[in-house]
Amino acid sequence: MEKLIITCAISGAEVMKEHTPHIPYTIEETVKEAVEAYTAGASIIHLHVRHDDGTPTQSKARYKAVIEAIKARIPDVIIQPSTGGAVGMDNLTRLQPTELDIEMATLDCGTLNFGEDDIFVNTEKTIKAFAAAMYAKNIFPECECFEKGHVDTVLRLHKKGFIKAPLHFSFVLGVQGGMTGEARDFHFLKDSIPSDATFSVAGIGRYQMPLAELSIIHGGHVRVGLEDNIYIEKGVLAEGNKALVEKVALMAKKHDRAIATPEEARRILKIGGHKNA
Ligand code: KMH
Ligand code: ZN
Repeated sequence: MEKLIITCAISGAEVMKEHTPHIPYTIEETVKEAVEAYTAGASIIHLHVRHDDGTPTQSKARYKAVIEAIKARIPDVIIQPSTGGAVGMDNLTRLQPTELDIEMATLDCGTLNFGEDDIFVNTEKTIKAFAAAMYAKNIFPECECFEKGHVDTVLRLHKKGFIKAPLHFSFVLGVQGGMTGEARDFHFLKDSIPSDATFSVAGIGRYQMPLAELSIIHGGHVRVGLEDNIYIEKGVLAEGNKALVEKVALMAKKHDRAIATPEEARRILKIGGHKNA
């Protein structure tokens, strides 16, 4: 089995300090969380940035400052900025981090209800435009799928040439409005993608650790982090992203799965592989 790629979603756009004091807002806090997650075994940092008051932003300048500060400490880490941003942001706002010199970014592959009263809008036209913007800059997309229809969309757009091989999926399961994160959901999605595609699984809330373990066992990769889940166990807040990554690293050890370095992650995912596609 390939080594395990751990992605840490350190910040997100929705979790606030009222939910957990460990969610990073400032550049210093964000760097600290990234470095600790990396040290615990994460090779990819899924990155949203905030203003100092916690407001989510897709500002190119803010991403640049945060990325430079992280890279100054851990130059080999893979930074994966979000192009999803926060619900309600327009497409040009969301795309700003792709103007920077980055190697990877998320590509959200469908629309869904997002919580009680929000809609996370990703029309087919948007998906095609975002993919084109990424390929133009040789940015490797991680196809975020919140339900099976999104996976089917990726496969259809891949057939039509809008999304290129190598395909890499992120199954984000357990969002209120998306697919649940039960074992049957995991297997259904895993069995729906081509055998040469790679995938990572991000479970929201209580789904985080059970899905991480399933993915470790079945050859997938794992995303954890405070964006998706703030608890280390039922009712106990995780003392930062580090604790969540450490828990996954222990699981990997239990199942005899070695953990990939960033360089190994680049090779496993074939980052940069679209260049001549
Ligand atoms: N904040 C969510 C609305 C992504 O990073 O690409 C979207 C999100 C997906 O987090
Ligand atoms: Zn995100």
